[in-house]
Amino acid sequence: MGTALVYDEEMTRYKLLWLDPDCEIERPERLTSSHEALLQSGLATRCVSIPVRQATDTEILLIHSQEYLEAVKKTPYMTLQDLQQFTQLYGAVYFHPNSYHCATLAVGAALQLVDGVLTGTVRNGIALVRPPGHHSMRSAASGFCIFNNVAIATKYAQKKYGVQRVLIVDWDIHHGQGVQYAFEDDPSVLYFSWHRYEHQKFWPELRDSDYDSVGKDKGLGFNINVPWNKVGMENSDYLAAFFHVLLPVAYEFCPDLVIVCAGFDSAVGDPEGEMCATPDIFAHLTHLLMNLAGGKLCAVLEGGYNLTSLGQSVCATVQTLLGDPAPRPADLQSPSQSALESIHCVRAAHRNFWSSFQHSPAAPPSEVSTKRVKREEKDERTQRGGATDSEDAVTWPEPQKRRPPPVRTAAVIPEDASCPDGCRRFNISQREDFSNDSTGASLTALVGKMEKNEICNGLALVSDVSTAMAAVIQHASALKQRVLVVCVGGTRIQSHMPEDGTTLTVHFNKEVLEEPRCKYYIPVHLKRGFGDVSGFTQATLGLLLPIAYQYDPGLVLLAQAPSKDRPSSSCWQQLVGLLLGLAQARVLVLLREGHEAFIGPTASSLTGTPAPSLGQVGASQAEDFEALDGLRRRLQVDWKLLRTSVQEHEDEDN
Ligand code: Q9C
Ligand code: ZN
Repeated sequence: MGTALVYDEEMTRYKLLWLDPDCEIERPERLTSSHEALLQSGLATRCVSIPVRQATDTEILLIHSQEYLEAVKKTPYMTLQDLQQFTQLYGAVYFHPNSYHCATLAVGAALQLVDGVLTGTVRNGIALVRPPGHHSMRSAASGFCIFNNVAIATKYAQKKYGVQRVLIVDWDIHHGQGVQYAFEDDPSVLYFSWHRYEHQKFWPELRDSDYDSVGKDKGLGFNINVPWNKVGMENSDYLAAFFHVLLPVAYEFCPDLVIVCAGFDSAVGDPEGEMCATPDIFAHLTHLLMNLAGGKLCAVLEGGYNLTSLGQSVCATVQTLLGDPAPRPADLQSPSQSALESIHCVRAAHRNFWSSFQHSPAAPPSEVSTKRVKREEKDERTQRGGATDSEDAVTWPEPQKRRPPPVRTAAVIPEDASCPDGCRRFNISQREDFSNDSTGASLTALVGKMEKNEICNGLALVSDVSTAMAAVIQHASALKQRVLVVCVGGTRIQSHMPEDGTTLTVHFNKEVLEEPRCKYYIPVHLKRGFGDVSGFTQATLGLLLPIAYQYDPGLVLLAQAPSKDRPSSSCWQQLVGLLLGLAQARVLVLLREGHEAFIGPTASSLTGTPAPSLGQVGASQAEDFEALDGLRRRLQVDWKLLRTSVQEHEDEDN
């Protein structure tokens, strides 16, 4: 199951033909240099090339009006003067005699990608296209966009393949108002967008882009806007929006297909976005979406205007789609106050629509809410004169090369058991082992190979999980690696866990355990166990992942302790899949003898197969929910990525 790359040089063959400072950043080089970056890094050859095609009129009419299509169709025959005049009808867009042709190819590229993914030719993919699409509306071009590539692709997937629910994630730094307008009354399409907003002072300066545009009629709750009211948002702000807004809703929604409006003007160095998230963050954003919809993910290029940042971001995305481990999310700070305020407001605005937010506070935190701030004249800061000089000043380190180990998944299993698909058997045989504990020896040898980047991850079937865990932890700390221990079930963890920060233990349990002993031991009480999907998602997305990302382990140890209550296989696979975003996917899973049924599903997830969907998630029992949220609130002092609002820790500085 491969990754598609849909690209054609033809889409570089149009450009701005007159002077227009607003439009000059949208250049052919955006595409050539992104494609070049994929070739240079060797990623392009690992993808399955899918040719573009022209979209038909019927396809374009899935979203656009006949009148608009007819008008655009005339542009190839216009004089320069006519083109300029036609352009003036719309905002921040230009036309060239070849624009219409390229626009049909951009739509067609998105449709080819949807075909590839929904016929099963590929698992996922990216379409590198110009012109972008998410600003264009039923009867209007806007913001460099002519036809709404992603909106058309969404309707096409629903009509041609009977796909029911589509999640559109718009991580471009502009609000895709065209996508919002296309689906705002449609509950079968969940649209999520974050965007630079600055209290409505940033283009397209729409009241509709604020957090309180939540959808209409039957589509109430299916439009989610996260307005960024300050520039300079960082990795932790983006991750917080994923953990505390997008992902809980996405899991509850349970899409059949994910389409990403993949604009990279949200990355550092971009002259439009002026944000500070690094290109590597797209590896994580991509990874976090890859266990939804059985992995069916289509990324379609939107914006991105700093060619260096754009190329790096495209590569980070594609390498993750290909299944390579994501780089470590080093040094995450607390989300900023402004970001937390936005996140708080979105959760409050959606509390009646999504059970994940039903216990969120109703009111926006304070007077300084983002809501209904009157537009004022642009202040000097936003009124940057001419071509930005700040742009050249922004620098960031080149992303580290991601070299996946030669062996993906090792299995330490009894010699008479068959090796699961895609795994390499890894056993130190009794003959070679002098310690009389061949499993322990195999495990420490395996951890050594993971450390040396020879093996990425592994699973082991052990007779005693605690002993095996102790052996692994001891060995890992000798290697000076922070270890995240995630323990599912069992009653109590032995006190051999160091509490000095070299390991962090998160222990999910059905029984009531004691309060956290220290910052590094976190018992999580899941009353109805890991079989309960809503408890699982709340605990995993809202609690475990933020803590784990902030901790940034060098190794993840996932252990299934002896317990009557076993997680459902799909929850377990989701957990494994999500944890692979940490520690460069160095995840070691310990399964207990008697739980052989988990070997296959665990191996499948470790080797990169997307986890099965959990089904549409219903409301969690309030009791469970409040207990988990209470735990989150207590822990957020130490683990700042757990924060979902500004109010809960006003007195602290940040
Ligand atoms: N003074 C995309 O990223 N800027 N479009 C207008 C007006 C328009 C961005 C500035 C930015 C359009 C796909
Ligand atoms: Zn954009």
